[in-house]
Amino acid sequence: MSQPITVWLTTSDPDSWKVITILEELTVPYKIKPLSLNEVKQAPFTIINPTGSVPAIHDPNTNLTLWQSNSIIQYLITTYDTHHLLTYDTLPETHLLNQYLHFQGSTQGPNFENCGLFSIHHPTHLPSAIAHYTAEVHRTLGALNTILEKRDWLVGEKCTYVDLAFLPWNAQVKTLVPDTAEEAKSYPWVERWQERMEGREAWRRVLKIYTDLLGNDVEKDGPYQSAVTPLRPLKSGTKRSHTIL
Ligand SMILES: N[C@@H](CCC(=O)N[C@@H](CS)C(=O)NCC(=O)O)C(=O)O
Repeated sequence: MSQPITVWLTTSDPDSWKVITILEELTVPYKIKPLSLNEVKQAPFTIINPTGSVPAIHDPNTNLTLWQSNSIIQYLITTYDTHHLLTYDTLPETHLLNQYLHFQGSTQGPNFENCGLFSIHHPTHLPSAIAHYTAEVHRTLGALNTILEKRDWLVGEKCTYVDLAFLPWNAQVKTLVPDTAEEAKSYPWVERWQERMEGREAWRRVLKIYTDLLGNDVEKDGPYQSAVTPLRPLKSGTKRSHTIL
């Protein structure tokens, strides 16, 4: 059995939960090191990641330290998904997986995050910024809805790591984006895709871990505190497969 991977995260960060989701799906042992937003910007964490952002990991089995959630996900898939449970090693699927992972990292994540920033957290109410990022979120959801009307999963015939990379940010959309609860009905194929992923056993375990971490209140000094509830905690009762440092 491999030694546990250390994962540094902040509880409210969906990018961090992307990594935990993949670890849970692959049942790779890991330890969580939760940080406050202040700790993310300071040593010793900035020695691990000089950009001062989470998530980051250290894998003692390969002595590799990595940051940027999607780089971490690709590393985990390459190293630990040897049976291709969540991936393909064929063409054109390999490139389609890359395409969707870049779309998630460059478009879905930043637009959802900025929409939440300007609609919830920003000290000044800026209607033009809210309108811009709200439109960007709807552009993203609209594109995904068109793609998913014709297929259950983004690539191939099974749930892959790129589907799961969209899951944590989608789980927050109704909180981050003004009036999306009503408008989300315009994206029925996205909703069904999201429900299929939220029904997976690994995601139930992720939400249990998330709920436990919320109880520890590690982010009490962070400005994103009000955004930490919308991951829709499910019922408890799943076993713990990780350690919290
Ligand atoms: N593209 C990065 C985004 C990571 C990110 O924005 N993390 C937030 C989580 S709170 C963070 O660390 N923010 C601190 C900052 O950059 O100010 C990834 O996917 O890992």
